Amino acid sequence: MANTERTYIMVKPDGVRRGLTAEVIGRIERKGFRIVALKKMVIPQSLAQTHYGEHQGKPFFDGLVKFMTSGPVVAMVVEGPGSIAEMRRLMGATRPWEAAPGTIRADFATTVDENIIHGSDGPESAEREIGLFFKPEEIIG
Ligand code: 3AN
Repeated sequence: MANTERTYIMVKPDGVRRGLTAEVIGRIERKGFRIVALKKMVIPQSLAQTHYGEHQGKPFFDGLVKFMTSGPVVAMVVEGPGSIAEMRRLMGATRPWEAAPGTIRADFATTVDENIIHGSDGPESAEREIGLFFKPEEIIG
């Protein structure tokens, strides 16, 4: 398919702790996207700092890194037409109270710091984040 692309998706520690992994995966698969890589892992602190490098220096940075390393996440590469923007739409806005009804964040989150899911916000970040979390041989197209 011409505009098929890949995005990096992660169920954050709050989502895993609350038993929402299957719910998130189910929504991705029912949408029609393919999960071409998947693993459960505890993110090393250095990787969390690199992943959220754009937020370095912001007041919430240290808390964000602490939260993201506080328990296992489920990391995924999701493939499908327009998957980067479409996954952002399925996730809903960063601030759950601004997220459209029916989105993952609107349905399951109440706060900006623990908002269940991460998804790449553009083609460059998708490529960068997939490379940070997965080796090429772990992606099974
Ligand atoms: P998104 O996750 O929707 O791409 P970003 O990239 O603006 O949003 O923020 C990355 C993560 O940083 C958010 N998912 C959230 O966990 C955290 N974050 C963003 N803004 C705040 C804030 N004001 N206070 C606490 N955490 C924040």
